[in-house]
Amino acid sequence: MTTRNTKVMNRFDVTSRLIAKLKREEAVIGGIGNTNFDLWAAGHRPQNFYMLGSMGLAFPIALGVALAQPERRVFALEGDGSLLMQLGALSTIAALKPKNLIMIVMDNGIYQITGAQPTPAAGVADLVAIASGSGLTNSAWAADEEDFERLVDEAMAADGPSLIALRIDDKPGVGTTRRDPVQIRERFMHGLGVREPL
Ligand SMILES: Cc1ncc(C[n+]2csc(CCOP(=O)(O)OP(=O)(O)O)c2C)c(N)n1
Repeated sequence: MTTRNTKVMNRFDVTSRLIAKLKREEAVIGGIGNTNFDLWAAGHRPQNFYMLGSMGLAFPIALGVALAQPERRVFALEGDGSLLMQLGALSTIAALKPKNLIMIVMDNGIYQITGAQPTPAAGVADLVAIASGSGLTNSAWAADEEDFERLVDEAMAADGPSLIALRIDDKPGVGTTRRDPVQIRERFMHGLGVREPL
């Protein structure tokens, strides 16, 4: 699918569908705000990392994890506003071609958490076209929930990085991640098997 003629889905619902598919201690990096709130609400796992405070870092952090642990599949969840702030990550990832990295963009067309100001993705910018133009050839809009699940399955079997974009509604995140950066980092590193628990 190359157009945005897609169903408007719900972030918590699709995040829950993704988490339900994970059976092999895959890492999941949630971007600032709602993406990590819904990741938390969909079910905390030691392999989840919740970005606090800075926009656009879910994909760069996930890239680092994917390169450090090539045998582990790594997912990254990011909002459209946050991705637009860090577009250089897309071409860097395309150039490095990590086989185990799957990026998911939650496009509500707004900076929801700061007051629903419109992002350029609401009008002029097509995030899948931007990703494809950055060299991420395996990029697609999900048409609906079933298509999303199919694209995730395909991405998990793919031989290179994948990006899946979804149009979502304007609902806020369902949960609220505990704001303890040191705990989040330590728990994640333990979850990845690179540090003993505190
Ligand atoms: C570098 C930076 N600029 C601005 C902010 C303030 N801010 C926090 S979240 C946010 C909006 C995020 O929008 P998006 O990624 O689309 O997610 P949504 O809130 O729509 O779920 C903004 C502007 C910030 N935290 N960091």
